[in-house]
Amino acid sequence: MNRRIGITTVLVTLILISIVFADILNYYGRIVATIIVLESPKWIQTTYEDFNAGIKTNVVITNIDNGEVELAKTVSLDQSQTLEDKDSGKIELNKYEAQTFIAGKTGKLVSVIIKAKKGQDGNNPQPLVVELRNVDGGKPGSTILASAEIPHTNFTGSDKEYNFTFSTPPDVIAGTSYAIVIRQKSRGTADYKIRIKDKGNFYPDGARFKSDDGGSTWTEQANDDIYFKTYVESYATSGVFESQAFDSNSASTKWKKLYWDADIPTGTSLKFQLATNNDGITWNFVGPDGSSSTYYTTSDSDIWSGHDNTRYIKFKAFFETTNATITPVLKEVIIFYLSD
Ligand SMILES: [Ca+2]
Ligand SMILES: [Ca+2]
Repeated sequence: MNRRIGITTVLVTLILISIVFADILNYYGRIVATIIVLESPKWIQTTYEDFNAGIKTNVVITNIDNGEVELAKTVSLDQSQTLEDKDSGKIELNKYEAQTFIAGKTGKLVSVIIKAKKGQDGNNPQPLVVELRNVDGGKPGSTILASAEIPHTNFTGSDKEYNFTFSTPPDVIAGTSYAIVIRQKSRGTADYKIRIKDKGNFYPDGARFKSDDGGSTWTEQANDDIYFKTYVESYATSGVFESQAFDSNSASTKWKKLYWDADIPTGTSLKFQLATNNDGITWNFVGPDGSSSTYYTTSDSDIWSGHDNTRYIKFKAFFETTNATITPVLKEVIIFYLSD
């Protein structure tokens, strides 16, 4: 018995030693491979200046200190109703006005314009407040998504457009209903009036509402719409960044690895192509199989060997998003190569 246990112990020990030894070899093998890559020459694009030297199509360079590339965003008019033929009733104390609408664009709702004037100042005039709220059962809801105010002193007795800009713009989704609620802050003693268009339903995707109890209950003014405009900021759905050219100073350079550092949130994508040449002029961007229809989609990819024995290189980064409120962010690109 003891003898058999002895043999088994020796065998198990030998197997364990060989496993550990294989791990050690593998570990040092990887370290050696990493050292070779780290010590090979590399072209790094990471600073604001690096990226700003490239060609930008629907992308922008951000982060002056560290240099990043992301999809460009634009603010554009979304919903509006700009007909007007009369004043609302007084907006004072518990008397609120509202307008429902359906967002046409997904993005951040940055501002709302209404047309307004002031009436009596009273002895404690308060700012005019515009809120973006949810819509519940077809009426303005109780969830305040964003709020902006303009001081009483900015208003006159004449109608004028006022731009209420949200400091933290809320996300809105195309096809979803929202409500613009207009009220005086803290039940102040001033009164305001806004411009409206009555008897016509000129804005079919919503209606004017009135509340006499501080927004607890709302009465639809079915044929009225207020004068309003909404502005939405959204990222471009796609964009391309083309880098400046890198000169390796040798026509026999072997291009080894394409590495990048990026944030790629769910719903977005980032992919790359490379172009090389010996004249510094002719750029044909291709993916990992050497065709123009494939892309490098994983950082640390081996570069297509067909690029070898060329002097100049450029990369193109392709940015996409299916959600106009988020963008991929490219922080750094490194190309490892070997030269004579
Ligand atoms: Ca960077
Ligand atoms: Ca309407």
